[in-house]
Amino acid sequence: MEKTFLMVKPDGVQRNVIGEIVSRFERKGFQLAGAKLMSIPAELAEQHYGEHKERPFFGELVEFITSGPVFAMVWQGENVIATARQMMGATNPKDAAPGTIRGDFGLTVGKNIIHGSDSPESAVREIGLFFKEEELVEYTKLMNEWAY
Ligand code: RTP
Ligand code: MG
Repeated sequence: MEKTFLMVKPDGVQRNVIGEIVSRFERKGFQLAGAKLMSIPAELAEQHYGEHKERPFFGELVEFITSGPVFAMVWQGENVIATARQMMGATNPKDAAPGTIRGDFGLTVGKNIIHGSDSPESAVREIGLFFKEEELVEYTKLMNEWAY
């Protein structure tokens, strides 16, 4: 089953929307495979956002993501990578549609509430960066034919 890495960023934790965000993915029908509240060490932040190393906002990005606890998660389900990105909305909350997480809770591009893997390759890489294999739980969810 496809898996993705999602993370409530420090602003989302401070805004008390962890539960709301978890709830949206649960209601959609996705299955939680792992989750933890954690502080991101600077080295991990730099690895995670390595693709943006040369961008002018890299320093701010690392500073922000390490500024407070985040809620890191692995979710699984059919097309979860692309669907989660749609549920998150556009990177800049000013362009994110109402009904999306960034559209409903975010205001500025620097503080946009949630991160989500952007491709199957990113998902594998990011899950590996944030979670040990034994922290992910395989279990059968008693879904019926109405869910899948
Ligand atoms: P994320 O990686 O956090 O899920 O966001 P994303 O894929 O939608 O956007 P990405 O291009 O990967 O950018 C990573 C984060 O960098 C910040 N950003 N700031 N100041 C700027 O112009 C700018 N552009 C991007 C955003 O916080 C974005 O989430
Ligand atoms: Mg990204």
